[in-house]
This record gives sequence, structure tokens and C-alpha cells, in this order.
Amino acid sequence: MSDCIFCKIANHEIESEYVYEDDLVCAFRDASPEAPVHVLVVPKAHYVNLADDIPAEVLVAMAHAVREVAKRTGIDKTGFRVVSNAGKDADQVVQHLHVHVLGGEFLGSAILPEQR
Ligand code: DGP
Repeated sequence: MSDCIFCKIANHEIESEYVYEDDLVCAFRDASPEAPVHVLVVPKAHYVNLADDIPAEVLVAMAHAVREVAKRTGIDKTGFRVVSNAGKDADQVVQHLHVHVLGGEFLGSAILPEQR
């Protein structure tokens, strides 16, 4: 989509701090980190969120990218959280499918950082 910021980052029209990339997905540091490690994994093709009809190969690539991000940022052993906001009630701000990978400190049991 021409006016989508994550399409532009995923296709290098706008550069970002990339952590991982392959043919289907890329991962880059969140601009407003909520944890010492906060990386977004996004597909290169445009989907709005997980309520969309996402091809299985894209979902597999995203899961693989999460594992790579965890390894490359050193949180694979200490633990991490994966969150994907979908739609209004989840307060999804960027309308391009993405998962947040959060870690690098104890995150507690609350899902939302402001509840910690
Ligand atoms: P949400 O749609 O609420 O799941 O969160 C969107 C996240 O995207 C939020 O944590 C901030 C991040 N973000 C928004 N714009 C940019 C950007 O231009 N670059 C980067 N790296 N992150 C962004």
C-alpha cells in the first residue's frame, strides 16, 4: 500500500534498524520501545492484521523471524513476549500486520506494559 509506513520500511523505501530479513518478512526496532528489546516483525506484503486471510507461508515466516530476532538480540534464553494488536479494541495504531517481540527485562505476568 502506497501510504503505509510499514510497507515502506519492509521494502526499504524508508530505512530502519533491521534485525532480520528474508524474502517474506523483516524485523526492525520499534521507534517507541516498551522494553530493552522491542522489535516488530512484519510481512513484506500488506495485510491489516491477524483477522486477515494470511497465507500459511507468511505465518510460518513470521514465526521463524520471531525465533531469529530472539536469538540475535540475546533474549532466546532469558525469555520474551510476542503480542499482535488487531483492530480497534486492541488499539492497533499501524494498520499493517505486525507482531511485537519484547524482552530484555522481567516483563511480569501482565500483558500490557502499563499494568506492570
Ligand atoms: P500497534 O499498532 O499499536 O501494535 O503499535 C505500532 C508500533 O509501531 C508502536 O509500538 C510504534 C511503532 N512505530 C510506529 N511508527 C513507526 C516507525 O515509523 N518506525 C518504527 N521503527 N516503529 C514505528
